[in-house]
Amino acid sequence: MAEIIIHQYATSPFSEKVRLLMGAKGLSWCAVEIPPILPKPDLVALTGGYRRTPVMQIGSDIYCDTALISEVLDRLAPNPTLYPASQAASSRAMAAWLDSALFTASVTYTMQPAGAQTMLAHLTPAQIQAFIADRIAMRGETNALRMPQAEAAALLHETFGRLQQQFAAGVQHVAGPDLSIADFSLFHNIWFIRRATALAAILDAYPLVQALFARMQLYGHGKLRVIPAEDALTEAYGNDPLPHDTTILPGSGFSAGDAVTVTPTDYAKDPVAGVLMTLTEHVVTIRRQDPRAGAVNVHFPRQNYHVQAAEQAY
Ligand SMILES: N[C@@H](CCC(=O)N[C@@H](CS)C(=O)NCC(=O)O)C(=O)O
Repeated sequence: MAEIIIHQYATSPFSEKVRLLMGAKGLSWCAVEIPPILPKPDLVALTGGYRRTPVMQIGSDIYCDTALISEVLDRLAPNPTLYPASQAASSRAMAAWLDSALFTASVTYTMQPAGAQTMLAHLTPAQIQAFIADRIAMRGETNALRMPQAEAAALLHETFGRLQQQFAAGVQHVAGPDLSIADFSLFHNIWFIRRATALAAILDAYPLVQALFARMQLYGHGKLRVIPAEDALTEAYGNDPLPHDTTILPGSGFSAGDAVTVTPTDYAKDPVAGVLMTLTEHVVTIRRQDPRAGAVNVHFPRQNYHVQAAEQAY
């Protein structure tokens, strides 16, 4: 099998979620450092327009969104499992909520002036302006990832307080007694809040939540090697996409080979165009051709992505 490549950057919380998964599963992987803001020409050559972070690449298979990346990693390296059968629903539902609602509260809270100062301290004033403009455009008309400040703080206290209560009652993990993907989705939120040092004291009242974080931190990041983006493109160009599930959900109105676009429904709504290969209740896969990456299969989770008929064939 081709190597696992993660396109990511150091300060990205969703990248940290995946880095920690690599550690938990004891995996070796390659990291490509991508820019935190547009333009991202090397990444987009692989994804066809999806710009969010991280993206996983195995040969010429490109996996968008940590919801799908986690499922694929769990199939490749089943120990420890991220989806214990006894928590099959709770782990996924909690992870989805922590990655969206709680993440919105975490970003809102940490990006208030006292936090943003630390979070953006590594950037020059011009880079800060560019970063802010990029994120305003990415959040779109709905101003996704933002909520009123008081409600963000209340949501964080409510969530950490309920988790503290649950852990004190003897349930060791977020979605039940066993480790699951939900623990990793909690982890990256806490990791992000802790980086806003002036605001991190919000966690002080929840020692059992912090204890879970500290235990998970010991997983580390696995064995990683940093490679240039050019090598990842060569890897994509030199490999054929892996055999894929050819299911198209009956009644979906789509057939294999249809020209479609796939677009996130929440933010960074950049459509990716290609030919439909798979459409199940779990995954959407499209095939696209790129001058630099060759033929690639781009995979998305089915949840939170909109599949639409495209006007022309690709
Ligand atoms: N649902 C996505 C969310 C990913 C996400 O929002 N990532 C942030 C960075 S942590 C992002 O893409 N920011 C804009 C960017 O990196 O261009 C996932 O789970 O992968």
